[in-house]
Amino acid sequence: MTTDRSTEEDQTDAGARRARGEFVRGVSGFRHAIGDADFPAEPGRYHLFVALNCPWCHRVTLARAVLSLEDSITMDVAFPNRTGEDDPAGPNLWEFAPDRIASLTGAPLPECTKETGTGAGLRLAREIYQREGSQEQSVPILYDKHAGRIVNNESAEIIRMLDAQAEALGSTRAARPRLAPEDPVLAAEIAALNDRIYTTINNGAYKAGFSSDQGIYAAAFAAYFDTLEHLETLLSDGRDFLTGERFTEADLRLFPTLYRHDPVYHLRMKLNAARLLDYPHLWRWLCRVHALPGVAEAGSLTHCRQGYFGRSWNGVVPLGPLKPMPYPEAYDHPDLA
Ligand SMILES: N[C@@H](CCC(=O)N[C@@H](CS)C(=O)NCC(=O)O)C(=O)O
Repeated sequence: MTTDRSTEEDQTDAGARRARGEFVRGVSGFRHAIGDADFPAEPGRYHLFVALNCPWCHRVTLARAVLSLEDSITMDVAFPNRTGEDDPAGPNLWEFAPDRIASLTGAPLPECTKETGTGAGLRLAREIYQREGSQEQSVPILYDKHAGRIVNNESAEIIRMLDAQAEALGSTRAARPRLAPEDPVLAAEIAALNDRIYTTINNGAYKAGFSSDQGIYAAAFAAYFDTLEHLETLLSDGRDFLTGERFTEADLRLFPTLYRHDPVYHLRMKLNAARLLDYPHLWRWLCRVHALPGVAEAGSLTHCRQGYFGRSWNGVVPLGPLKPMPYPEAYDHPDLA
């Protein structure tokens, strides 16, 4: 089977690569589609399980927002930190815990919900999978409330199906973007961008931050900043979005990583060659996307900060950056770069 390198990582020798200290992302097991015979496109039928700190979930919450599907696809939000060693079910599990206290704010996080999609009021994302005999536990999950089944747990595919079925799913905004346009030239351009952005930016950030081998980190670091330079040059001709005048899937998939770069990844993923603020065209692009309807509400830097600086950072969350101004307020200021 060939791997789509814009969707998931090549699994060749994954065990040996992990043993050498490389972070290798696994493959998602549920690959059905809305529009298949078992999963008809209907408003109100589908549900998302997400964590707002997770960048793969962020793709999906962005697609739901820009396609105006908030009223027709319901959503539950997990707490940004996983369960601890003392949890009866074990550590490292996504948990629906609206009453859990965030160390950053000293209070529960208002976006966090109970699990309302299955009707069983489950506590852990893993239990949603276990009902179908699966050992996975990742978010995002697209769930069919009518059939009581997981449709898909691969964000690249979930955003494609929301885009393709937006109208039948009950999108209320006629002027919504087409994330994956049918024009073959544009589609090829988006595919090439997706491939490079997935490998070097979206997954590349994790390869830099979660690998324990200096050489693998250094290669991921170099590839990440090479792509930022490439995208800065691409945008320097004055285009609004990566492929021209229209916001597409390529922009959507770049956004979650760059949104996290200055406030989180620069420090947590050791991607400290430069800030996004050091790239004027990319900075203005980030602010432009952030200003699109629904985008600011589809993410949360509080959840990101709380989630990325968990136990491995002693549960103490760094408070910056504060200059030239706090984030995400900075994203309302394209003039800062
Ligand atoms: N292929 C998945 C990857 C999702 C993913 O890696 N999610 C992380 C959170 S950011 C997760 O839940 N991992 C499972 C785990 O850590 O146990 C997608 O893009 O949808």
